[in-house]
Amino acid sequence: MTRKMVANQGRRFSVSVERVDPSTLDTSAAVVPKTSEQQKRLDQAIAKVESRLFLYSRLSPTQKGDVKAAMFEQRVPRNTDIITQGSQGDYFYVIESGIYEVTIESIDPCAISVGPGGEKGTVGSGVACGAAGCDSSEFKKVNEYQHEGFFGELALLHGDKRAATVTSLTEGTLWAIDRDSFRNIILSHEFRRIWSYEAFLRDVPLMKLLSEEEIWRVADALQPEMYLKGDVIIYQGQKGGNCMYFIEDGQVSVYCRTPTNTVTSNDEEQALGEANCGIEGESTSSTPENRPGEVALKILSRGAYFGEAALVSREARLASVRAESDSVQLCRLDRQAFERLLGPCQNIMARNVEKYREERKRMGVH
Ligand code: 1OR
Repeated sequence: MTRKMVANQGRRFSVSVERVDPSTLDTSAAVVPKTSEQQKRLDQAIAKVESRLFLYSRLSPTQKGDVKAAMFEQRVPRNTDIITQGSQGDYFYVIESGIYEVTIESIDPCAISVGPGGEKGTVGSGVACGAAGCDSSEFKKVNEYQHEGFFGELALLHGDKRAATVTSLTEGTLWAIDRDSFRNIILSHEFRRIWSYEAFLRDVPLMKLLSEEEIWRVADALQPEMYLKGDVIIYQGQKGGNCMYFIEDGQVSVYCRTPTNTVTSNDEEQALGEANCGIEGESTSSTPENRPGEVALKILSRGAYFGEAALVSREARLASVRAESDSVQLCRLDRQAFERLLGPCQNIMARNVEKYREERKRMGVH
């Protein structure tokens, strides 16, 4: 089994992909003094939700410190609207204590009259359907938080209006951070990640075909993955490969099974079913030593890419790829982003697929 280490699992929050000039980025955030007792309570409130608070959990320790420094305590009485649906986002909240309900003012399907043929009538004609649990109220409770959780992030991140109303059902204590501090810390983290990938991609020859804006978008779509020496990243013959890789650091070898060595081990067969990525790339250095049962094709290092052939051809992976240095840092680009963003590069990649095939024939592997 390969020991893949995925640095960034789970759903990505798309914060913004607008390109930003580093010199114009405001990273300032409020600093609100706290007693050590307050600090302790804040730490506890955040610790309870950190694994779910994805945007926060992937910040650096310094940035986490900045978020906490900007937070302030807010005691709330019961029956108070902390957030009102439709208003502008001002604060993000982490719950220390109290019960809060989330309601959405919506067009209740039960309040829409339904004609004899099932066609919908006008909103507000107000025919109650009589179904169990249906109160035909315009406010629907969609969520409840009990003494832990967080809310108010959506409007701040996406610049939208508040998606729901959040009301305290008991008195409680919240920790709030203002919109600008929240955005400055979180966004500067996102932008730093994209800038560092963008700088790396500029040195990748293939990227010369793309505009600055396009490179930025590719950088935004990359996800880090790390492998250790000996890990097989891609298996020859694997079908349905759905991503390609750029090498940020380290070396990988590309190899094929020799024609007589067509039997796959159990381990490999299992991985064939699991792994989802493929082969091929730009040669950047020497041809590696052959191992028994393998024909070594090439060694790839920083700036090279592989795995694009199966994305272009939609066929099985042409070769295997293994981590050769102690650790290999890769940036993964998924098929969807590949198809959306690398249009201008696809001709070159398609030509490469032909080249790979010829090279394989020349080396006696088919
Ligand atoms: P906000 O900034 O839009 C209202 O302000 C907050 O309520 C929102 O961020 C979320 O943090 C929180 N739909 C929308 N907002 C929700 C929901 C929700 N639950 C909590 N909030 N739900 C979808 C209902 C169709 C419920 C999801 C379980």
